Amino acid sequence: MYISKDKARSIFCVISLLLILGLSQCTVTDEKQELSEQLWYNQPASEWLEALPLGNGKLGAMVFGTVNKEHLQFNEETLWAGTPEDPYPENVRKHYLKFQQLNLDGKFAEAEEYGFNNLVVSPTSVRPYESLGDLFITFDHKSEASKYKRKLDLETGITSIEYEIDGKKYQRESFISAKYNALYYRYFSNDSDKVNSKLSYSRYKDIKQSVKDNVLRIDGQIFDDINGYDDNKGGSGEGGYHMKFAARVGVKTQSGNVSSETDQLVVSNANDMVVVFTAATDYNPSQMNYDRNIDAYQKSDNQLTMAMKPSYEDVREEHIKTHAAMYNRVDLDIADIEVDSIPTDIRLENMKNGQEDKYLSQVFFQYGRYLLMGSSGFRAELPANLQGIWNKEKWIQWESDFHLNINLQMNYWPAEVTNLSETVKPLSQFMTRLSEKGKVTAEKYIGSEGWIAHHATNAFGRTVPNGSSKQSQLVNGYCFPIAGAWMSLTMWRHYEFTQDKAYLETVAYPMLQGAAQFFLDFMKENEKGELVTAPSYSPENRYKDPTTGKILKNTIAATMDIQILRDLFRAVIESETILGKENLSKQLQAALTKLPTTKVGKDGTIMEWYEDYEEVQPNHRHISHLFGLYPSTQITQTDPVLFTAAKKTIEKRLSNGGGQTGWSRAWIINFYARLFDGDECVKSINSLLANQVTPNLFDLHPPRIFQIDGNFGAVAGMAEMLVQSNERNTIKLLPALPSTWSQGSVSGLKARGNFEVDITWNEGQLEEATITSIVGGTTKIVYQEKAIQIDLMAGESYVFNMN
Ligand code: FUC
Repeated sequence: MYISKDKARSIFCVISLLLILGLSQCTVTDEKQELSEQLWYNQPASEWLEALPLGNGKLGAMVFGTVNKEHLQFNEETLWAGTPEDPYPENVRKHYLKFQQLNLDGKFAEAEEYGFNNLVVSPTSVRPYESLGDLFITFDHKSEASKYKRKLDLETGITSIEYEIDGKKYQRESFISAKYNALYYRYFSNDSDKVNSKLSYSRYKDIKQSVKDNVLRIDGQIFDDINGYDDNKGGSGEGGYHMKFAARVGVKTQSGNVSSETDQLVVSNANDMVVVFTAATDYNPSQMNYDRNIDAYQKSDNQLTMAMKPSYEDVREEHIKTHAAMYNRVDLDIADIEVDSIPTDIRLENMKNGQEDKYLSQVFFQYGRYLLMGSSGFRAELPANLQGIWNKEKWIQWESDFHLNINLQMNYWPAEVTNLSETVKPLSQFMTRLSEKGKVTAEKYIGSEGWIAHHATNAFGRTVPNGSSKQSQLVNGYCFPIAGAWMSLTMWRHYEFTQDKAYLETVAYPMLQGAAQFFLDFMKENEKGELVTAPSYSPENRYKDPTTGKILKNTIAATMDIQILRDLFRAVIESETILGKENLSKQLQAALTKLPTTKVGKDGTIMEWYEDYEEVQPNHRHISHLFGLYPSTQITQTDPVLFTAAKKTIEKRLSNGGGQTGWSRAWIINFYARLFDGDECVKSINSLLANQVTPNLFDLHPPRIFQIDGNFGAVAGMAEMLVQSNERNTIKLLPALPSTWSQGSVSGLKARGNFEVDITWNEGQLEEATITSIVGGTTKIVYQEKAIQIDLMAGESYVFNMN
């Protein structure tokens, strides 16, 4: 049935309403249910991994909710240590080509040694993304608090606490306004109890503090230790005074008085206080560098002046409106409850007993979307790094960098399908700039006019290989020149979902084309007539070299490389058709016929490398050779041999103890969704929640490092269980619905071609779906055996059911 979008919505509401009367599990799509997703606790955070995150893409805060000494830890997404550095060894082209040739000749052990001696160059690594510092607010409560509750409301983007002391009620709440680029923290006593409070700031180094006009001013400049180390913690690189940054703290009270002591603000006799916090750096995204034309100190002064002007109520109202408008685009209801009566940390504990908690899964899904909005939405100028924007450390493992051998890619897997398309914007800008820098590297290495990036980069856009050790620089860095090509597929996907031709022409296509150009210049035809990549590796797995018996990573034509290139070449050809260009299409068509095929090895799994090597770690966290299954679409049920082998590949990893990192487990959810096995998806969701997330639902990497990719990967996987649009012009409804999610609904998920999808189901069967075209277009809708071709105008909807 074809109807206009508005009509579809109202029909959907009526149907849902009728269902609600009879079935408690159905939801209304236009009216938010009573039960909005929250994280909540009966105690303050005792460590950072219990604190609750706020973010507007640019400014981030972790709020502890402590009663007597409140703690807020801050980040500003551009505050990176270091300077732009792209070190090249002497005679780089000669050594690079020799390294390539040794790999092509199959002399892998020799190649590794040669590369280590001739290509590794200081500084091997980048310096880290750093914390902005910590604000402490003391309160002079005289007695212990009771009836304490702390929560983060995902729909409003507000974190709050409430408690009682001596029968008096107190409340605090905070949020980060995108409009004013400021954090607001309000304390109020409902019983007009006067409180005296002190505000102080600290950072491990590099700041000067002062108080002027009752504003606490923090002026900073990162000093990088001259002694940067290569094989060491903390990153390496040129020493000296680098990025400038500033933070400002202002206070508004309705009653009471504000004064100052040394480096502290003092609030006396207040029963209502609003703390306002702003921050800035002198980073200039368009230069990928700090820029002394930007005055970070003045910028932060101005921000605070603006942020102090409006009333708290007005800022709060505007914030909720902006935040909720984005958040509420998707609604998921799989839980069986009407009231959330169990705190989040207790729910997590209960999961360790092995039981499923559908409400927690639902919260985890929406929380992932919340984190993507907070780290890459609104005011973001840089993409979400390994920790989004939330990092408390001076140095955290992997420098909290942009890791391009799965992690940054995974961060953006949920962006399109969960209706947060605009979060890709800072990534697109970043990648465009990175690809400009990567042209220099491509030229220096092999004289190509294309561009490359390697397995990790930073805010300064490093495109030469780096690693946390010299060894890593060679094997993880030099052997993964495909990283930029893989990243550019994220831009292609943005086009596929949005159908935004201007974006394709100006952003995605130049990036895709430049990446393809590099690989046309880089690949070599071997004696079998196949085009192979060299150097190459399968992140970050090792194999036993049959010739020397050595354990190695470097090789030629790892399966992932070839699968990425197949997607890349097809994307460029299709882009050129859409845009009416003919630059590389013919060459790429020819190249496609010479790419090695994805093969099945002797144990029945997908071969990870060009040869059927013995792998060293059968439980490896990377499952790169299944790139073709997810995120790519190369392995589908239309090829039963590869489809079965893909399933065996995951089973082998898992039976050996795989999926040990949160992100690896999250990837497995996506794999099983593509294999249409919802029950296996649920097993991985449960495993992730039981073993790999913290009380504040941050995803973990062993030993206990927050890494946000697993949060995002899991969201993508859950969406993929409900809607898939990876097969050309096809939308599959409920392709991997698990048996335990027998009733439910989802609305607002997106499909390629810019369709929006709402579905309700009952007793494990689809009841009804509404597919709305945003820009007009045709697609096939598939549910189990039923398939129907639809052709919609912009704004038009189609209601699909089994009648
Ligand atoms: C990749 C992974 C690691 C880690 C790092 C940030 O290199 O192999 O497990 O997630 O990125």
